Amino acid sequence: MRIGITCYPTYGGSGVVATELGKELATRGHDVHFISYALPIRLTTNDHVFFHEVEVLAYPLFEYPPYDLVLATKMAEVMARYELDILHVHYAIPHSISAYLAKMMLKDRTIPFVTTLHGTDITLVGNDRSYLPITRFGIEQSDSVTAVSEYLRRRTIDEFQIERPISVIPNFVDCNVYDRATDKSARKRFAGPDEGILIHISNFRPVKRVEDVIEIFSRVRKQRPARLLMVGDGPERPKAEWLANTHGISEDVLFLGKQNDMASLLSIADILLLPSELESFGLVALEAMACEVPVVATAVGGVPEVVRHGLDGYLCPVGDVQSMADACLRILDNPALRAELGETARTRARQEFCASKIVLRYEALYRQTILGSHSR
Ligand code: GMT
Repeated sequence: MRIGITCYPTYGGSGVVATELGKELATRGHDVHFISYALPIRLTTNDHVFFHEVEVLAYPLFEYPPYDLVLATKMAEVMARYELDILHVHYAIPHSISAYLAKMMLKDRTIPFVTTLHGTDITLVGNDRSYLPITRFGIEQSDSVTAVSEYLRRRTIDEFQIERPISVIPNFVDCNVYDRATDKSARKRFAGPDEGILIHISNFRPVKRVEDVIEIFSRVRKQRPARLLMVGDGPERPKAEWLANTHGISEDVLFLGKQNDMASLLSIADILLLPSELESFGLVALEAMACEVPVVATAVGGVPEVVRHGLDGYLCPVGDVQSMADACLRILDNPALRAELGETARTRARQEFCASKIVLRYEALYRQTILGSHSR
């Protein structure tokens, strides 16, 4: 198939999933055309992977340059020139609307589009009254719609009164890349032999509750030697740094900024901390599980569909930093438990969420969507 993919190309789960999906589809022989304003961070082009940049003209009249219109124009151009069979957009706003416009522009050919809902497109942006009607319209006009968890599917149907079917296709990891590395020398860079390593990876937005990460670690650190790796960057980082200072633990909290090789960092960690206010899936939890890292997270949104409480880690109420600290101490003080949780988590990640399995489901959906649009 000739497949177009549009996503946000910067750091963030939806862009990562879209990029990995495109790479997998290309290795399976499809031609994949990425259409976005920048090359997605984990993407390199090759004989089957192409990148089409959306360049927005900066005109003085445009206080808000109309990216969605330029994107629609580029989509239509790529769809026609490369005779795409289907377009797959990740994140509803504005991508599903641009895809709809592109489809309307190509009146002589019917090229269907699939929208994948990732979470904040529904729970934050889409739910804002100024975006709700257009988000609902984008969902209704898509030829197929998927959500990354059952939680997100249900919430979309309930809050947007959607009557059309939405399929759940969960996120995935490349199990060859996300596996626990055996070389433990990197551990010495960050921690002494007796120190446990906790890790948090995110875009440091308010929804991630990075201050809770520091509060949890502070409680753990009072009880035993440990280090915390803070990976990523975003608006809440200064608050987290300030809080670590206030607690007098800044020497043990290492802010590493944006990193590319997550599997290596996860491979030296004992626990992933994910105390988010909300996660529709929690891709980073899955990446950690694949690397045998138990997860201590909040029982919110789609997280319980990924992390099973007591099996792959522990799930606690939002803001209950003491319970999350207790769960971390239980794991760090008991190496056998840590190993068991890690092994169970890895098995689950490999059995349920490997790219090799999930990508087949997208392929099947594309074929069904193309067939459906031809018979209409
Ligand atoms: O978290 C965001 O700000 C947006 C979005 C993204 O692009 O990373 O995250 C959502 O999509 C991810 C990939 O499907 C999910 O793993 C995240 O749980 C989801 N974030 C939220 O629901 C808060």
